[in-house]
Amino acid sequence: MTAPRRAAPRRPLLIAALLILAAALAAGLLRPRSDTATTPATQTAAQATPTPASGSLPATVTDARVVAVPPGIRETSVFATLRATRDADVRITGVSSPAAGRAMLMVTRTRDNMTGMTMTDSLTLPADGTLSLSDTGDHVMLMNLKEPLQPGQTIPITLTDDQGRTLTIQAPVMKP
Ligand SMILES: [Cu+2]
Repeated sequence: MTAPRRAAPRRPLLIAALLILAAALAAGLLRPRSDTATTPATQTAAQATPTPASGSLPATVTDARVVAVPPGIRETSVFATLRATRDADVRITGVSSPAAGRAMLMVTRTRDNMTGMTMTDSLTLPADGTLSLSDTGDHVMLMNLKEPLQPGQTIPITLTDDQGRTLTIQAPVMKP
């Protein structure tokens, strides 16, 4: 008779204690989580801008074009000539376009009489020199095209260098 009576008032207490414990755990878990999320993000942002020279990648572009492809084909190449406007190498490390799910920097290499293209982490625009993006050499590829490209359309393509500077090329779509 005494045992069930003791057990009855204890149960709500136990539930309350568990709820408090759960709340404390949740608060305890959330706090360090948001701390660790904020700290590296702040560090990354600081590291991403080592020089205040974000902004424009020092180059001019001529003869930019995106090769028109039939509607069923979902990848294409981008060609252009880049000319450095400053006496320093520019290391291009990224490329993107809103027209494509993915864009890649590529190099064409001949080895053992076989010519093939491979992805590369960077393309270098030499100081006061030019970088030619062409079908026989370095180039940019757009993959997973979001819509069929129409000749006459202009596609923005953004190049990023290792200092975070960007250059957006407005490349017309042209038949090969
Ligand atoms: Cu390619």
